[in-house]
Amino acid sequence: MILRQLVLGGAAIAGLGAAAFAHSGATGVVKERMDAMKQMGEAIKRIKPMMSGEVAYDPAAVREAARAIAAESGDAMTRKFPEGTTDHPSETLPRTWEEWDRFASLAARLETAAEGLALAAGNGLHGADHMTGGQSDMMGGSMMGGQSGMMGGGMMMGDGTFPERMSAEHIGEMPADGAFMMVTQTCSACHDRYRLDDD
Ligand code: HEC
Ligand SMILES: [Cu+2]
Repeated sequence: MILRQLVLGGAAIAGLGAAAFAHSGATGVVKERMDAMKQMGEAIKRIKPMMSGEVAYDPAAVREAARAIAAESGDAMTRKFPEGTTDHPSETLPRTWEEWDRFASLAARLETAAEGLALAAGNGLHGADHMTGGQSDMMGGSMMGGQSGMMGGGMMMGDGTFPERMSAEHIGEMPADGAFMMVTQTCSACHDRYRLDDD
């Protein structure tokens, strides 16, 4: 525990190299899943500025990123979490295997949401008017209203993600930024519950 804190403290000082440093000891399946997660993180970073209107929206780039995420979720993801693989420097909590069905359902829902985002890529954004207020407006305001209207109910489920019955085709009818939010909410829902030190 103390060693871990020292390592993390050192990593914080190292700044940009922090993640690489803190996780440089990862091997085997732990390394495999960290690499897969990092790739998904990079895919999200590539398209996030498009969703907030900071850079021009590129449907092909969104589709490609969404497919990359879909390819690393569902079974491809759960396969990389064999029971009890919490070896340092893994951040996976043991609760993962106590609640395996729930964990696997989040991995499956990420696949659904990412496939939905790939289908929604051509729909463009919800609307420049609504986006000008910035992220906070988007989160708290018109976007959520629009989405819950589409779904005939609240968007957030008890576990912080979308209703399990929603299909990729449903999500594919949404504006791309709405589908994107469903993807990122699914990342967060799983991290909040099954990953140590979520950042
Ligand atoms: C079903 C659960 C689940 C989902 C869904 C999920 N993650 Fe993760 N993620 C984890 C767990 C557990 C870890 C910790 C892995 C470890 O250290 O053993 C993790 C770790 C990470 C890491 C750190 C990798 C490293 O080097 O340690 C990143 C980045 C990440 N996830 C990004 C994402 C993104 C982006 C998404 C959504 C597109 C996502 N994750 C969806 C469970 C999930
Ligand atoms: Cu790591």
